[in-house]
Amino acid sequence: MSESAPPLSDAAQRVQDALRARGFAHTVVELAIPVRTARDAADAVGCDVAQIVKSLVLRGETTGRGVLVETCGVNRVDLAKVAAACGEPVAMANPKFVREATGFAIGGIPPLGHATEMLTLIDRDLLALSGLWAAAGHPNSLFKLEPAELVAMTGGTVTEVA
Ligand code: 5CA
Repeated sequence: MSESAPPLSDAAQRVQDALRARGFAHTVVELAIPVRTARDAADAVGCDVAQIVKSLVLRGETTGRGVLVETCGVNRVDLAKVAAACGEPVAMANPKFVREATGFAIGGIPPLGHATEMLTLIDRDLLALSGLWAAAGHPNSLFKLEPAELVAMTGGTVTEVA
């Protein structure tokens, strides 16, 4: 890290540590402004909205387990397709569930480094792209990664979710 780089927020540092612990050299960057949506994030880093990875937490309605869906920034998740992939009906999780399942607040949910293990699905549309950006724990923080790295770091199943 350069000496002039300001320290990361605690949540972003946890994601940086999770990356390092799993052998990934990716660097979490902290922006001067918060980017809570894929559109804001794309504008801030200068990429297409499609290249922003949205990390959405759903809840399995039968088991109550958390389901993490890594989706392409331009896609809208189809709950029926997610349900088919996880074998039970699912609904969007509420903010409290999201925080307990991941350890992070909505707007900064990262693909890895979560408080609990969740079934993870990856939008197959992401695999056709390169130069993705994912949230890194905090609304101001992101890191750049390739689709194959997203699959490797999450252990997720690539499937149709949109
Ligand atoms: N930092 C940005 C760009 S990486 C980010 O985290 N975007 S995101 O798409 O991954 O996270 C925002 C998403 O959180 C929204 O698309 C929405 O699906 C979800 N969300 C927002 N409000 C709620 C809520 N009240 N309950 C559940 N999910 C929510």
